[in-house]
Amino acid sequence: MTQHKFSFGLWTVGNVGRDPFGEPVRKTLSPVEIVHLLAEVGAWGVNFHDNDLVPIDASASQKAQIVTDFKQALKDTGLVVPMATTNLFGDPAFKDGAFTSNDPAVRAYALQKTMAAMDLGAEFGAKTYVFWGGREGSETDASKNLLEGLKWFREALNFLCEYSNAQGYGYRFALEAKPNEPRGDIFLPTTGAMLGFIQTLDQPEMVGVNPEVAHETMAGLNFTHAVAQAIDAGKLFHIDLNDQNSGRYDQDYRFGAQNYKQSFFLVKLLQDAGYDGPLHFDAHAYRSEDLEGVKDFARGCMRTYEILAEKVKRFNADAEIQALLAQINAPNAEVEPFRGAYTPERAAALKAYQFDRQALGARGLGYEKLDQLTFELLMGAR
Ligand code: GLT
Ligand code: MN
Ligand code: MN
Ligand code: MN
Repeated sequence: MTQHKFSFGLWTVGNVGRDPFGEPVRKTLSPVEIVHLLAEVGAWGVNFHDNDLVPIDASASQKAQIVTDFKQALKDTGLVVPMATTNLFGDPAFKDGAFTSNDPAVRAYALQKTMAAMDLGAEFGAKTYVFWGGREGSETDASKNLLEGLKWFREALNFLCEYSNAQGYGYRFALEAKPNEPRGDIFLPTTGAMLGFIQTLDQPEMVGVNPEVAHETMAGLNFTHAVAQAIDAGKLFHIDLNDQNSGRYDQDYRFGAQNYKQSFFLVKLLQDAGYDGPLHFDAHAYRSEDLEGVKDFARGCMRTYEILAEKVKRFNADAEIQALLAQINAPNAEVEPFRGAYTPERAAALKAYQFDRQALGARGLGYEKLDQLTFELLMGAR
């Protein structure tokens, strides 16, 4: 279990099973208890929102005691804090957004709260700072000037990048998209939207993404494709792993709980690309579970990733699969001269070339066989 940087948020294994229709089913665990639980199940890191660790109304002396106790727990267990973030969604003050609230006082409070949370994360050595704008959105667009909202969001991130640099924190920011829930619509709803927005910031090199399996999947999109775009852009700073059925509320299931094959392709993408950042499980146990079930959930997330990573090795070493892929991707010497950057000669030669269009369309690609072999490999039938 040690080769991967598996992490959990305090809010994940600490989830008490409250939902919009029902009360908690598990008792609240203290941050210290959660760190020990994570150590017991073999995790590497623990992440937090400011208020997962320090309650929003804690006094200065309460905060100091909490920080001391948490540091001791990390020391006792060897767990690290790779990522921190701000709760900008729980308090009623944020009911109409934080950085994009129509109320300038709320926007200023959100900045103040985030600076304090960045100070807290830095104290524990966090290097990634996540921004999930859960309340940045609307139910009715009568309420919002959308262009102003985007401008306010940009101004806030620019301000906080400068703050991080001025303090010498060395944070990299990771923006997390979600299409809806808790707002009717959330701004910048996909990883691709975030990637576009990042390029409009003052310091785009400091800012990347934190895609979550459930969030693209909720919208019926292919999450693995979104992650590929993030990797291609050099922007995969962090990742939230879990599982989800399309077209439902944010289920945050145990990683791999629903879509085995798609989870495999995601792990394959991450492993083949050499992603070596944190693998954060932003998920929680079913509401049916007690504390033992929470441990089963956490162990299951990590074990599933390990099993799928092992399957990736087998896929890459499988002679029949690799032969099929080699055939599919066979080079073609005749068209080789057309590859590469534009030159007037290359363009002229390509324009003059005669393609056998019918032959191109007639060729079978063998994907049925490839997909079946993948299935059999995943099922342990080969
Ligand atoms: C919340 C949300 C997640 C975000 C967390 C970070 S909090 O659980 O549903 O997707 O990653 O703010
Ligand atoms: Mn989610
Ligand atoms: Mn969630
Ligand atoms: Mn998440």
